[in-house]
Amino acid sequence: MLRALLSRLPRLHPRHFHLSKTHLSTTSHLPFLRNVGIFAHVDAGKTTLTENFLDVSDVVSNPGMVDSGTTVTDFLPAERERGITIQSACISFGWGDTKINLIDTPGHVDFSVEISRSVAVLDGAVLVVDGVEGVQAQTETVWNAMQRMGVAGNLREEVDAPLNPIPCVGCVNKLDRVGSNFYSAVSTLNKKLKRQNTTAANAIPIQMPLIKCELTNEVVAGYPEPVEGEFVGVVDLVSDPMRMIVWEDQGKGKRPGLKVGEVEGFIGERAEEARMEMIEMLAEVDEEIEEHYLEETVPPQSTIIKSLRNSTINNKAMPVVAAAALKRKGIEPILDSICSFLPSPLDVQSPSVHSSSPETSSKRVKKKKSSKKSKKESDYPLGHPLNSSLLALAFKVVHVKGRGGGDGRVVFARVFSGELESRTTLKAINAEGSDDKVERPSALLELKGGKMTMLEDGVARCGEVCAIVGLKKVETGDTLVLSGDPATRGVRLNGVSAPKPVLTVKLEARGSEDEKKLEDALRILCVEDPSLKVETGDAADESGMGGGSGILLSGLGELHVEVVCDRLIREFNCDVKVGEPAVALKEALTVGTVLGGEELINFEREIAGNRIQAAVNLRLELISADSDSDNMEGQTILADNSIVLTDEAKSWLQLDFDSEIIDEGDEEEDEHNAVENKCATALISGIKGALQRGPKGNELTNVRCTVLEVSTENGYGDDQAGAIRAAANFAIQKLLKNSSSSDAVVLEPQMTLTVNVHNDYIGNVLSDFTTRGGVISEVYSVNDSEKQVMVGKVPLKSILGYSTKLRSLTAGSGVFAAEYCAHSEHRNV
Ligand SMILES: Nc1nc2c(ncn2[C@@H]2O[C@H](COP(=O)(O)OP(=O)(O)OP(=O)(O)O)[C@@H](O)[C@H]2O)c(=O)[nH]1
Ligand SMILES: [Mg+2]
Repeated sequence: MLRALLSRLPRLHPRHFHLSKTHLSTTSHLPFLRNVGIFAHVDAGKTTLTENFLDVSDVVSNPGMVDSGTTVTDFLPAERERGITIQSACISFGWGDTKINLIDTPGHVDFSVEISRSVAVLDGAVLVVDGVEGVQAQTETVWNAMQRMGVAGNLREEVDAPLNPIPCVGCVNKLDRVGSNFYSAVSTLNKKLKRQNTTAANAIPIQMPLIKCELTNEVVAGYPEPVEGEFVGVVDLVSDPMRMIVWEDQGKGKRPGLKVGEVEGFIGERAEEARMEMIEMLAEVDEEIEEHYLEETVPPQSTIIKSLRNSTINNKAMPVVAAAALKRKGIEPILDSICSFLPSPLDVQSPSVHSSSPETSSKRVKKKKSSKKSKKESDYPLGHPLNSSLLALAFKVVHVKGRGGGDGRVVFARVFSGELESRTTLKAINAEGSDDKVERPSALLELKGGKMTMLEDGVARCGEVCAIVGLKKVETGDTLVLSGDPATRGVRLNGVSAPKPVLTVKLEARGSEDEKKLEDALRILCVEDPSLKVETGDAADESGMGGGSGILLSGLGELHVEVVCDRLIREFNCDVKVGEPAVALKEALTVGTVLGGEELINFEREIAGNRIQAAVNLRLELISADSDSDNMEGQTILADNSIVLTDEAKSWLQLDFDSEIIDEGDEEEDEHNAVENKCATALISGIKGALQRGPKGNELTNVRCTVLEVSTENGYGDDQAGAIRAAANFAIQKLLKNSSSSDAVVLEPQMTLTVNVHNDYIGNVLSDFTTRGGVISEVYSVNDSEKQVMVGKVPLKSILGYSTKLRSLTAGSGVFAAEYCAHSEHRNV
């Protein structure tokens, strides 16, 4: 019956593309492929929806439940016990004629690297909001990540380049909850989520909810006013004539029956109004619909569908549907919307490709266009699915027992162009452009219904997401190309940016035999999660975090670190003592401090009988003490360190590019040119290394390092690179050592804390927050409910252990989200 319904649902026929004969066999799947992520605030129901997608598409026979720890995608014990998603899971299934590769992401900000890596490989998204709460703190964070305006977590990239947002369909979930209100939730999408160049997200309801009235037991329209009762179905406003879709309870544990009928009577009248509203909203972003609207004619169904699809793909609108995933209602139309409105790999911009090779220079890669009508494969930019050269991004590494031998390393990759085959030789290029990893995959897999299965023909085609076994060295963020392919020589994709850790604990193995086990386990966990940091040796000994030796483990928050420790103990059987958490301090030079810049600092050593010598003159100062109005006080970190070369320094190093700044995120192309020059690379690495430790012992940040002069007695050949690295490192260390204590200030992480609590407890929360040194920025009520939200800034140090405290302050009812916002000057609270 479901299949019959699907054939009648308004499904758009995918666009037809001109495909060359050679590509027809390998690219004909593209219009029928969707790479989609599911994003939301914590607990909005992403995993429950995912589970129900698998159920209605017959991948599993019954949806698993987050609450009983039986879901396919939340499979780690730490996930199942806590009922939260920790790792993004990628799963493939079919819906009608379309294959969907779906990534279920975590909502908790401590796992935001999972958002970054998903954003790097997706073409479309489903944004879920809770029907009672509407847009919440983390909804905004993931939305910003989807706009590719800097990723979730503590990365605050300044992006001047045009953004390339991920098109998205909205879903208001949990409409079975008391107090839920579809239209209020939609209005929060429009009020709180902004797009570049427009004032709102343009969330457009394409359904009208149907409610079984509590008093009369009658099914009525939940529009325009909310109605008390049970969410039972929707009117599909897009189909013509409009259809009622109702999910009828079939008893406990059974999938509700799907009933499709005509819209009539009072519901019909309301649906007409809701439809006109949809058309009016669409008219604002689509000229063809606007014409109909102005002429007061009703656009045909095909025009509405085309308009919704184009507006979604071009990021002008977000069609919104209604659901109650836990009750298994509203699931099928979401899948239809994914197929109908979200882009295939052919509909999206190709990924940015950076190149250090003249033949594949990024300008040519991005801009090359053919004037001929029929394009050849080579006319499409690298990374476009119709270009035949392999270009893939390794976005995730996991370790699965029994897979691929050794430690069971499995690499997930998105193939942007070309074909990835097992047993071909791949070259992996890391974020720094280093390309010395050459490996052969032994097999290619996909995750279906909780099981990894071999890809039928052992080939992952362009546009696909696959899992690769047999790669021992490939890491998250590496670009994969075919070894020896001249078309991809020197190229690299943007990779995956990992937020920097803000919280540290000291780990001590209880027995000497556990030490090795602990190190091995941490190595595996760090490979899986690039937002973790592990330090051993001197750093751990001098940390002041408890006496004796140990390992410092740093992560994005208490939950992050707690989950890693839990995995160490339970999955890796490490007997480990976990110390008290401490926040990751940084330091910055004070305003007006300028160190160095006056003379060459000479470095000379005799190493293994060879004399190495180089001298540098460099200047250190604060980039800016820009006072961001969002921040409480003191210095705020708005950018990472930057390294600037003066013209003189460039000519000494024989660099021939124009830009001054070679180490800021938006100057990657020049940085890449610099990477080609071994002396410049060594210089950057020497500087970066020395900035890891400021005068007060913490990582220095927000420093501008201007290199004024570089001098070596033996010229500037590649063999001088080591000397230049050592000289740069030595010079900075010397300048910092000779600085005075007033030249630098310690900075500590500040968090944006959002607390959602019942009216009765808001007073307790506010007064407690102030005693923690928090500064309240706003307090508002949630959609006319009895709940209030407080948002404010507070030092991370002051909210360690806050979850326990909040429970006691609110009789267990309060929830909070803490997200890193900046490092600011340390104050005593
Ligand atoms: N009432 C109601 N509860 C729901 C619905 N969908 C999910 N839930 C419940 O909400 C809680 C969170 O659901 P999840 O599916 O784990 O949410 P999530 O968005 O994946 O959460 P994270 O991955 O931790 O961010 C669970 O207790 C679910 O049973 C719904 O439609 N109605
Ligand atoms: Mg989840």
